[in-house]
Amino acid sequence: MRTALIFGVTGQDGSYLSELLLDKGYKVVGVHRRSSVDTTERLKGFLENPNFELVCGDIVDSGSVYSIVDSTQPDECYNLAAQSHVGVSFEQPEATFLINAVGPLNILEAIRRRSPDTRFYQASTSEMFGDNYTQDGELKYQDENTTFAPRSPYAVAKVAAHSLVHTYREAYGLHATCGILFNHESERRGENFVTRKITKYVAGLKCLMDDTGVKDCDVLGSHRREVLYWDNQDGDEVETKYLELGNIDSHRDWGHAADYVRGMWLMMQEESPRDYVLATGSTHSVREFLNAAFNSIGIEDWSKYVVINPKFFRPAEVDYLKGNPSGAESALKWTRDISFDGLAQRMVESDIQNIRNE
Ligand code: GDR
Repeated sequence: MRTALIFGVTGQDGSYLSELLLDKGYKVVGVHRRSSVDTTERLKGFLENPNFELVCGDIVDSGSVYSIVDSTQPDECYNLAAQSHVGVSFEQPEATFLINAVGPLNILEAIRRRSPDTRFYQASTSEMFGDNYTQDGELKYQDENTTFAPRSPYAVAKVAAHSLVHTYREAYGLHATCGILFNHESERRGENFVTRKITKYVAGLKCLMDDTGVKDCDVLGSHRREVLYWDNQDGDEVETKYLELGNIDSHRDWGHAADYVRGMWLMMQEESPRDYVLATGSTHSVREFLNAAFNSIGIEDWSKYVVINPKFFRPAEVDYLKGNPSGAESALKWTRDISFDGLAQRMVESDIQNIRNE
């Protein structure tokens, strides 16, 4: 039985990857940080699976990383642990650097010293490209050959980790791979990322409308400082908060996380390690995601629900990301099942279900 070790197992990608590997017959050892609150919500579908083991550790604690790698001797090790919020990295740059750069270094060192045959996957990111892209006639995109130009402490730390992986690959011959993943979302996405923030709001609005009988056309546009309110047919006042967002003109290449973890696994099956971009190849603005989410509940004009709050702007923004996944498509035969069109609706439907189940 093959063994996979996953750092960052409690996150969106960790949960999808665990499911995939368990389905493929792996023993999965997932590492999570000790916490006084339960962080295993996303793991509930397989927490009791006898082939799944949850262990406590922290990638910034080299001792715990060494001991976990040593005792597990995994065939494959995936580092999905990170301070993954770009905005937060401006407020906590040091912690972000420690987790996102020194963390992977600790894992690489542990593998080199204690388990050198382990194959290693590092979660690199499209944020590393910053404002840079490759221009090919009319086409603008990022691929494996596009130069990095990071614009946040998050991205700088990820570039450092990316370079460390290359260094360990070349210096020590480790089978170490970086997946340069563009944005990938899902029903399990953290609620402070823009897609999930939007779909959760839209789902709440849909439930409110269903429960109170108010309709989109009833909205008068009248508002108090923080709430939007309108009357339902019985004359009762119904109120809801605005959706507060930052820059809604940035463009991202959004896919579904379940497709992307399959790409991670495919990379690890390659004879020689090489980096790959995983992306959909199309780009959409946050505005377009708003359209898709609100349209899925029958609302055409979302502008009366949304306010722009400068607090959500970043000191430096990445404006345009559009990945070119042709390398992964041809070498790994990687394909995607879920497109941008289905993504918002799927997430809204899941959030409606969550609210109904509460
Ligand atoms: P991103 O994802 O920074 O691309 O990184 P995020 O969803 O946070 O932002 C996407 C874009 O939306 C804009 N935006 C807002 N973002 C958030 N979070 N909250 C808001 O209210 C808001 N309003 C507008 C942002 O400015 C940005 O332009 C994600 C993370 O998962 C990273 O860890 C990963 O590496 C990359 O994707 C690929």
